[in-house]
Amino acid sequence: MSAAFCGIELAHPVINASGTFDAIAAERVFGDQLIERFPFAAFVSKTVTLEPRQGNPPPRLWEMAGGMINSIGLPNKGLQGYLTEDLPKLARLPVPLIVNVMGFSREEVAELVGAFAGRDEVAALELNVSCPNVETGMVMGADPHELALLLERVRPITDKPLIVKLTPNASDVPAVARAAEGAGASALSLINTIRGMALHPRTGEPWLGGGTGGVSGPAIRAVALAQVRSVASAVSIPVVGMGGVQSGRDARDLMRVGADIIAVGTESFRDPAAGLRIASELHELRAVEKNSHGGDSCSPETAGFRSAGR
Ligand code: RRO
Repeated sequence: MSAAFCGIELAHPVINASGTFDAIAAERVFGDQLIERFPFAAFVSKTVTLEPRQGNPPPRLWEMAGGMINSIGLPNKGLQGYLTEDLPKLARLPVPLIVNVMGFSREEVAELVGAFAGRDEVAALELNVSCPNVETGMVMGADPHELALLLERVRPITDKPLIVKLTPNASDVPAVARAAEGAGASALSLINTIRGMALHPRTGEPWLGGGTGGVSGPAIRAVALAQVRSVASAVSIPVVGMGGVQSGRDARDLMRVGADIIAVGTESFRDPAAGLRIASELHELRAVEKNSHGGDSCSPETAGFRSAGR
């Protein structure tokens, strides 16, 4: 059940959603077991910014029916901290490494992309243009023109695949997707979390320290399905589908509407081995479907969602 994605060989089509699996902490807890049975076919690191960030004030999480709301606010060691402390550890993982970066201006993103361009440990970069928690993070991913300008600035800096992680909090996501493709994106990933909020049950004030946050988990699966379908049919570059995937069946559904590979996020908090379980359920489902369809698991209707040439 191997998969190829942007020229990267993957053992199976399931990776992690950025920021939902701390591989360094997991290795401390699970040791060699993690390396021997790594749950994802590639590892996407949490978002790196140019400067170190503390993140949002607590509380940062709200658990709700069907998922949760996070308002983490990009805490990270900054580029230099990442390069010296995290990258050497992440480079030892048994799967390709995808580094997720976010800048607050085109020049910042350019500096981040440039810092990884010559790093052999890094298979691809994911541009986070969709964080709903940090005011300026919204802009580039919500506007086709802004996003095209960003891609035009950073595309010449590296030969590595550039995956653009789209925000669902935009009025015309397929238009943004087409702009990214037109300006040189190698692939798209979606959906990031959907902006939401929760109130303190007693005071009625916003619960999250950041005020609003990003809703994730099964509650957003139907939105992910619709958005992946509309984006996949609008572009011909590969699509990473994510949003509330908990089972092989959820993964298969996103693939039916055009995702090439799948990312698992919130489910990994409940079950750190979810990636492998979902990959194996997906494999079984596809084998059953292949047999029952006489060897073709992709119906003509499904094929119609995609543009040709992939
Ligand atoms: O750090 C966060 O609060 C965060 C990020 Br960068 C993101 O992309 N998506 C999200 O739900 N939270």
